[in-house]
Amino acid sequence: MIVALAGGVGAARFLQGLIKLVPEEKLTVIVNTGDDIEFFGLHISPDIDIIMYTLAGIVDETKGWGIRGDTFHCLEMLEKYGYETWFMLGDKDLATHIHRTYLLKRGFRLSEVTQRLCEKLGLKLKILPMTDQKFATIIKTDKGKMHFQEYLVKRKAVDKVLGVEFEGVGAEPAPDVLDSILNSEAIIMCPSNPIVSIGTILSLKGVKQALKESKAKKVAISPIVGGSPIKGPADKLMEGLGIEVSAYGVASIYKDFLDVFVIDHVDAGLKDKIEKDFGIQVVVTNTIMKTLEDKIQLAKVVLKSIGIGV
Ligand code: FO1
Repeated sequence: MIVALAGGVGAARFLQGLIKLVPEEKLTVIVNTGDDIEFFGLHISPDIDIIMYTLAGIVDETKGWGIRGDTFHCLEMLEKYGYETWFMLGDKDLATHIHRTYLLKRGFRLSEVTQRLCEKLGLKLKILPMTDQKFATIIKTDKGKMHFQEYLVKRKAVDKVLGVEFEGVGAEPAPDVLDSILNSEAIIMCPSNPIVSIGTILSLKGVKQALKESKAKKVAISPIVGGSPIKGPADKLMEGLGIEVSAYGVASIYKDFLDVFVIDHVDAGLKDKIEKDFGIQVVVTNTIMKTLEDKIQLAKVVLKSIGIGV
């Protein structure tokens, strides 16, 4: 079994390539839920939905989130009623959140609900929310503390980041998270934000220890290329926490458990330093995923780097 730790858009794009090489049934994806938020009484799990929609072939590829061709009639009506509508929930997308919330209210755990959603979308891989417990990523800024989605979507990541807090740090991982890590043959840290996507998963009780103990080969793909993130605010968050905004800085976050680090050609100059300082083997390749061929090529390099031939 191959396990992937994932955030949203970058991870989903990488996984699109991976499932062309590995049977879906052999794949377990542990997904960040620190971005989860409630609107209109509905539980939204953005990263889970981004991965489900992408792998089910229904995502809006331009935005990387939401459903292709979705409309926003419900949101327009909610705006008329005076609600805040800065988080763009499409009509079809809302059905996912209504279904999820309805099942949660009936007592199902988020992991059970996610499994049901995946089945209905025809997915054969296992998508595990990192935890079934309440967890929220809070950004400390010069304008005060705010939920990650408020920082990113409402305020467009313009505020100066002073720190990051996890409400729910030390929460129990969802059932199967630790077992999957301990019993897998390979663990892949997707090209996701190392602080608010992978960092949240690492903050859960027992996850770092399980990663250290697991005999699986562990590989990460740098989400930072040439000193900037491919997507999202990783640079601002890393800077705010005093971490170098580079592939080297990402490696420093994973150094305690990582075997192999895949970086872009642009960052080839960092290879020797990462290998020398952290004892992690570095593989240099193209990590920019524009086409499906790019995604498959990157997945191939990642698998080969940990001895899995495809
Ligand atoms: N991202 C945005 O930038 N603006 C939005 O209005 C927005 C709405 C949205 C609705 C559902 C969903 O599943 C995701 C959505 N996202 C939106 C993406 C999301 O907030 C972030 O990209 C992730 O949380 C980071 O991985």
